[in-house]
Amino acid sequence: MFDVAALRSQFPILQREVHGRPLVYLDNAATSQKPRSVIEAERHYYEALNANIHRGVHTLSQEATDAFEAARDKVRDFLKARRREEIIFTRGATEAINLVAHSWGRSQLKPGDEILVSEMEHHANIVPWQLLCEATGAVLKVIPIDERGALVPGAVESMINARTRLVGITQVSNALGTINPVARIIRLAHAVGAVVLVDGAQAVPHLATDVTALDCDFYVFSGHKLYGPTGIGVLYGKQALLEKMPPYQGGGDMISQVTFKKTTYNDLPYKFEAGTPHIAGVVGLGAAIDFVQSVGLEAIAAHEDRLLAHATQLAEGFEGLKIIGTVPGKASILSFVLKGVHPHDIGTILDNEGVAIRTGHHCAMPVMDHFGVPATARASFALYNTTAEVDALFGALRRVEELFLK
Ligand code: 7TS
Repeated sequence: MFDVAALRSQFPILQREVHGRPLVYLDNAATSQKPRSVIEAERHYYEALNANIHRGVHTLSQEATDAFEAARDKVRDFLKARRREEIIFTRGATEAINLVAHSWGRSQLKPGDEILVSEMEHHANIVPWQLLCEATGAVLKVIPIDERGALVPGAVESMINARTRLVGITQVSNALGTINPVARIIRLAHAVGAVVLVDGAQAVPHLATDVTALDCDFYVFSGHKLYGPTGIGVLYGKQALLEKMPPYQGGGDMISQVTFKKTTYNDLPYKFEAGTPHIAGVVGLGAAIDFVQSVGLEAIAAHEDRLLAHATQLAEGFEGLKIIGTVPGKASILSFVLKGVHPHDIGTILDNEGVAIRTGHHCAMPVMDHFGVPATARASFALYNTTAEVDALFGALRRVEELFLK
């Protein structure tokens, strides 16, 4: 039995009011709220363990290092990676993609090589590749999407070729909710010797991930969309690839020996973790993974699917509302436009009613271009949302209708 009331009671922020109304938080694709266990884990770290890691013999430093490295083991287990050496902590999904583009990309690519991304990518999975193409002469190719917001059938097959070196693909689209067939794309890419980076930022809160079964080469996500802290994320990379890649940043911790003649680098994963990391964030991420696993991703997905089905039904009965992203079986994201009302006005009026949604281009401007809209309104659901909150969203949309359309 999925006890949403019991889960809600673990999220202190859900008690608060906005403009005198109970908060209805439906902006989970931007960032999700944090359970008490995550807040407490960070607090405990600062109150009881705080010290720098990997470099002290004193007790606090050892305990902080143990807590940090225990979280790495949790991430390894969460992603089903083979080895802890394959788990690198970054600031977030964005930094993880930039790390790969910089380190793998600049050491591997030559003019005429091709990088393939899809039209539905977040800017974080577009711009680093554009920068890489500018630096190396490689060419960025874009897998088109159709009117539902799915990859055009057959497009991947026809675009992957002997020049393709990397495919960067989101597992779940933040603007549309589309779930992409990443396993198939990985098989197609490997058949031509290309590597695949999967952007799992929107996937990890909804779908069980198994990077070993997927056989992806790189996988990235952010802690803050997984009920964890901001400022911390993960790059998974296959060990053989990471071994061959040059460091991304230089500094403390990533070295083995430094002399002015020659510097040698540390072993994985430390080679890619220069400087003092976000230790508290890593500890908090470990607590977030514990939390998500204690609820169970299958139960979370089933609950969110129920909310999305209810929301979709109400949306379809709402005159003038058009859903953007209609692929069956999508993740719990409802993007829409309302005829005659700018999405920002929708967002402002909803906020007055205590309902938080995201309005804008969602850092996916090519998706907006594709659908010919400047922006959308987006409600995105998390494990603590309720059917009553979905009803509150549509109640507030009726208010928009009254103010703008009647
Ligand atoms: N990839 C996807 C698919 C995303 O949705 C996001 C953030 C990122 C990458 C970047 O993550 P970051 O944590 O490094 O910033 N998406 C959103 C969003 O939809 N609204 O705000 C941030």
